[in-house]
Amino acid sequence: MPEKSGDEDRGLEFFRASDEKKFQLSRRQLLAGSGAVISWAASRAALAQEFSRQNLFPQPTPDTYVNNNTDTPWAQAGAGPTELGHRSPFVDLKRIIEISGTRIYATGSSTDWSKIIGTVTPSDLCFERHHAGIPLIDPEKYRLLVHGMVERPMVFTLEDIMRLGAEKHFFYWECQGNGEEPENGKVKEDQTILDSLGRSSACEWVGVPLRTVMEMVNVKPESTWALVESYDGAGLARTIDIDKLWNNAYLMYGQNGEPVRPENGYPVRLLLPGYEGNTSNKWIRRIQFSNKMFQMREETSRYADHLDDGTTLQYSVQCGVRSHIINPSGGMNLADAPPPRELRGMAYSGYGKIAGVEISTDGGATWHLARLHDPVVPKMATMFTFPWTWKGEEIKLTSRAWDDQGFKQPTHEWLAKYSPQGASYNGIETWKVHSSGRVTHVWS
Ligand SMILES: Nc1nc2c(c(=O)[nH]1)N[C@H]1C(S)=C(S)[C@@H](COP(=O)(O)O)O[C@H]1N2
Ligand SMILES: [Mo]
Repeated sequence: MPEKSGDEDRGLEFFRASDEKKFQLSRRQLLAGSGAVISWAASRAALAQEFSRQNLFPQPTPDTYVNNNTDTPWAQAGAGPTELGHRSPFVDLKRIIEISGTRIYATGSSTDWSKIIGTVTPSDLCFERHHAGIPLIDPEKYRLLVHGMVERPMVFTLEDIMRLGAEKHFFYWECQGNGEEPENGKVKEDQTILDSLGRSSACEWVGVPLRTVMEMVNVKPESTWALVESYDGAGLARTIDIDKLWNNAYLMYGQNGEPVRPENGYPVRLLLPGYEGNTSNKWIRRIQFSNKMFQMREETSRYADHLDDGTTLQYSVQCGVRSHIINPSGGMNLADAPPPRELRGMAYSGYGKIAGVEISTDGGATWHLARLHDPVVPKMATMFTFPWTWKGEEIKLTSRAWDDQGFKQPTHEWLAKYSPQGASYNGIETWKVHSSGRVTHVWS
């Protein structure tokens, strides 16, 4: 507690002084007559707009604040309002750009979950994956064609889609490349949470269930698949099973309270929660119903599992159950900061709702329930915490999760034995805190 009397006095003085100033200002304006007050207010608004447009208001930098060590910094005017907000200059949040293969341009970027506070990814930090860059689509010219094995083929404008009944959901989505698969069966010691979780994000989405559109075009009963195709240079196209399209597919146009960002599919993207990201076409332009798969490049040569025996497992699109302790996690050093008072992490299931997360601090010998934080909803990242502090000892921290559909997070041994490399890697993860404070990745 600050010293009461002194602080209070200073505070009072400040309020008195500023009240006086306010009063003087308004009095001067009032003297000029009521008409002048209105035009003064109007010109103030115009001025403010102009300032904000030209960005004339001084924007804070760390230096402005560091040097601002007067007794009463709150008595000084700060920066003005702006039409677009930005983060504190003390906060450094960025996507991590990736350049894949031999290409010279970036094809994706990752979300650094160690910097996300909660489970909703801010829109400008959502991971990206594009096979031919981000197309710029004029919403006026946007059209979605729905045809094939339907009674009544239709073309939808963006307005048409936005007029249909909307649904709002929290959904997590992940690339098939999400998760760090062990190389040659060996644990990657320097693995970080960026490797485990970087190609995934979670948002509040608003859009139309595809079922609504399917009822409008009257999909024929013999249709068992549909081709979904995009407006981008890659012309990304895949075939999706009819059950998913009827029951758990969305044409999304809203993301975290604003139109879907260009890099995530503006103006409309398909979202198939629980299926690997590649099936969720961004900038969707066409849906063709059929009774067979279309054998597109992305489902034959790529995004299929080419097995050791020479056969190929196609359409392995389902994501499993995962959980990750994010704080602390690989690459961090606990000696750098006061010891944490709890473990924090996320869990997700591509099948349903997270039902439980357990933590082990002894290499898997004993397990304890973590606390799940609301809302716990299907196919969304769920935040968990567990009271724990580091006392300087060497210790292993592991999490494992299960869902309400009867699925549980697999061990790396199980995955090595039974799972083709296919979908995103979701093996149970263990971090080892060394006595130095360094955190590395180990098998439990
Ligand atoms: N049209 C189109 N849709 C696409 C892609 C693409 O390159 N083009 N990439 C896919 C892949 S591989 C993934 S993982 C997800 C990523 O979605 P995001 O970029 O919104 O995070 O989009 C999918 N949809
Ligand atoms: Mo992907």
